[in-house]
Order: sequence, then C-alpha cells, then structure tokens
Amino acid sequence: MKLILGLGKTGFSIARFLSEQNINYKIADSRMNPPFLSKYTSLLFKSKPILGIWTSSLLIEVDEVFISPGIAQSETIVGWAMKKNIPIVSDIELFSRFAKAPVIGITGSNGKSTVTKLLTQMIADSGMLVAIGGNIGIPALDCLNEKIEYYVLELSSYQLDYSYHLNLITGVVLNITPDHLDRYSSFEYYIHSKLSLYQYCQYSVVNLDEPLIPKQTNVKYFGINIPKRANDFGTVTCHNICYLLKGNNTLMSVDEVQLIGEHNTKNILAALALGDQIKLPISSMIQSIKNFKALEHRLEWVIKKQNIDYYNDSKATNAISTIIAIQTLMYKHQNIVLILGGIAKKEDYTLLFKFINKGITGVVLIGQSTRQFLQEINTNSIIYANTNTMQEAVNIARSMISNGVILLSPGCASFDMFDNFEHRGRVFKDCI
Ligand code: UMA
Ligand code: ADP
Repeated sequence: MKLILGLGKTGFSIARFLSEQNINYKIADSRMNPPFLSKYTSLLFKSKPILGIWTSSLLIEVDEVFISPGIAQSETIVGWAMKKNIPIVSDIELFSRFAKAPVIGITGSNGKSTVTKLLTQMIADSGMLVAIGGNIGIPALDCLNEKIEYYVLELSSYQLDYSYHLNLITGVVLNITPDHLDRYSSFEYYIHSKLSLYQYCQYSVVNLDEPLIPKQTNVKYFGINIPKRANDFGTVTCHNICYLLKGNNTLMSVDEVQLIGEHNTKNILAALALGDQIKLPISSMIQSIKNFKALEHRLEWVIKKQNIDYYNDSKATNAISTIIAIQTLMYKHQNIVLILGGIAKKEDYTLLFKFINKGITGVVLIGQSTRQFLQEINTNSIIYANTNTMQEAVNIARSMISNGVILLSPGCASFDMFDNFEHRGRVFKDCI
C-alpha cells in the first residue's frame, strides 16, 4: 500500500496516476479542506482522503510514501517513516520510473521557469513533440504520454530532495543564492540539494560565472565572456553591443532579444547550451529566442501611462531577484519607485538595501515585512510604508514621480496579502 502525503496539485496527480495503474494507495492531508479536495472527491475517490492531524497509524501497511514538495522534512510523519525505513519518494522519482523519452532537468534559485519555457519552445520549434512540467505548475506525472519525444522539467530543491534515480539526458543548475532557508537548516544543505541534480545528468550544462557550482568535466559551459572552448556558449561586447557566441562564432546580438537584462542573457545562454546538448539546430534556436517574450510576472513590462512605465516582477520572491530587477531597469531609467515587501524570507537583505540606497527614487513597503524593512532601510529615498492594499501602494508610488518606472518586485513571498505570486501580479496590473 502506498501513502500519498498532500492533496494539492502533486498529491492529486499521484492519486490519479496510481489509480490508472491499479496500485492501492491512501491519501492524507493535514488540513481539513485542502485545495484539491473537491476535484478529488468528484473525480477519483478511489480511496477516501484522510484529513486532519497526521498520526503514525497512517504508516500502517505502507511500503512507500509519496510526498508533496510543500511538506517540510521536519514534519514528524517524515521522521516516523524514516525510522521505519519506508522509502519517501517525490512525484518526479515516480515519473522517471515511467518516462520513456529523454528528460531534461532545470533547477536553480532564479530563472528556472524562463529557461524551462524557452527550451521547451526551442524543442517545439525544431519540430519535436515536447512536454513541460514540474515546479512550473504542471505536475510531471500529468505530462506522461507515449508520443512525447522530450520532457523538460523545472525542478525545485524540494522535488530533488526525495529523488534518487532520475535519468536526465542533460540538465543545469542555473545559479545558487539563498532561498527557502526556512526549510533547510543551513545554506549548505540547500546548495547540496540543488547540486544533486548533476548526479543524474548524462551531459551537464554548467554556469561558469557561479562560484558555488563546481566546474566539471564532460560538460558544456555558459557564461558572460568569450568562451574558451568551441562548444561552449558566451558573449562578447563590441561598440556597446552584446553578442551571443558559440565558441568563436557570433550567433546574434542581444538587441534582437525581447527579454531584458544580463540575467536573461544568462538564461538564454543556458537554454542554448541545453538545446545544443540535444543537438537542436542553432538557426532554429536563434529564431525561438527572437520570438520569446518575458513570462508573465517576471520583469514583465505592463504599460506606459503618463510617462511612467509599469513593470510587474511579482515572481521576485527573494532579495537577489529584486536586486536584478533594479539593476536591469537602472540602465535605462533615472526614476524608479519600488513596491517591496510581503513575507520576508530567512535571508540577508543588506545587499538589496544597498541597491535601494544607490538607485531608487522611492520605496513603497507592503505586507508583513514592513516593520523589519523599515528598520533596516537607511536611505535618502522616500519611504512610504504600511499600505493596506495594492491599490494604495500603486497610488502612493504614482504620486512620487512624474516620469520613470513603477516596479513591483517584492523580494518576498505573497501569502500575507495574496493567494500566490500570480494573484499579486494580477492585482497590481488591475490597479494600474
Ligand atoms: N500539506 C499538508 N501538510 C503540510 C504541508 C502541506 O498537508 O505540512 C498539504 C497542503 O494542505 C496541500 C498540499 O499539501 O493540500 C500542497 O502540497 P504542496 O504545497 O506541495 O503544493 P502542490 O499544489 O502539490 O504544488 C507543488 C509545488 N508547491 C511547492 O513546492 C510548495 C508547486 O510549486 C508546483 O508547481 C506543483 O507542485 C507541481 O509540481 C510552487 C512553488 O511555490 C509554484 N514552488 C516553490 C518555488 O518555486 O519557490 C518551490
Ligand atoms: P524561477 O522559476 O526560478 O522562480 P523565473 O524565471 O520565474 O525563475 O524568475 C523569477 C524571478 O527571478 C523574476 O523576478 C526574474 O526576473 C528573476 N530572474 C530570472 N532569471 C534570473 C537569473 N538568471 N538570475 C537572477 N534572477 C533571475
């Protein structure tokens, strides 16, 4: 008998899959009204969900636990299962037992969704049937299909933690900066979790500019500089124009790309290197890059209204992604008002505050982190804090400048005021 923990997207997908395979399971959620309860009861209901506080009796007759990524390792049920030597497995591990086509894995602290989408588009544009899934919001098991020629999976550290035998044709750890430190007892554990992806890769793609990612053999490198080897990817800047390179060959100018910022140049190089590992034609990949637009909520340009450009970067849920948004926009704009805050991560925001001091006209603080940030920001920029709604935040931001940029890049999780980052971004856009 299998035990599924969590009745969200992942738990539901596992239950559906096990039902199809005629494998017996029970499913438990520690909340009384989990998100997928009604969908589950109306569609599957093979096994009545067990709701409420978890006890060790859940593990009776269980030979394998399938765990949702949102469940922390510190949960007592995890400890009980480990004590009883019951394997604890992610949905990704289960997926990899059944996937017949090659799988590409993408992880990192930031840029996963952008690279996952771009690479998927590159594969599709080269004429192959590709499925996208994982942390991007589509459970991997929902992608399984005999006709698929490639799977591209965005993988979170939580999903990697309970994976053991992934078989990846290629994969990348884009970057590693502090994130999710509420779930890991130290940054080292988080690094270890991210880097575990490489042990499953037949061919790896490695970011040369990331000090925390060890250099390896039998890999393709990418980075901001002229590549040393013919098959690696990099850049060169000539007369202020940045060009993408494969070895010594110029592929295209960054001016032809719709994504903005050096971080996106790195994302594009990563996607190119992954695509090259699976032998996609370079010309087709270049065309895909030219057509590719920023994903919603990732430094997404929304509108220009009365001399103000509005950017929605709601997916910026950690300090570094907000720093990068400011850095990117500072190139072109003198006046930036930043809407910042939410549930602060357990990370050091000092560097972010330095950037705010240097280049920001005004800051509007929202959410639970207001008091903490107010104490730590020591800047000449105007700070307006304690706004109750996004509408108020946008109105205040608007009153601070007559031209320039209003940027929502919260650097924090959204759950104090919104359902999720998508909800926060949509509300921001509605308020404009
Ligand atoms: N639950 C419990 N007890 C707990 C914790 C959770 O019972 O202690 C239950 C909840 O009541 C809920 C279920 O578990 O019913 C939710 O499971 P979940 O939080 O794992 O969420 P899913 O809906 O299964 O979505 C997960 C990912 N969520 C997380 O990692 C937190 C989604 O990533 C992912 O898209 C989806 O699987 C499909 O693979 C979201 C995310 O925020 C976008 N990811 C993090 C990030 O990107 O930073 C890692
Ligand atoms: P993820 O899926 O890892 O969260 P996204 O592509 O959704 O990554 O982007 C999340 C946030 O990180 C956005 O604010 C985006 O502008 C920023 N970002 C994207 N790529 C990078 C990168 N390579 N380095 C740092 N920040 C990035």
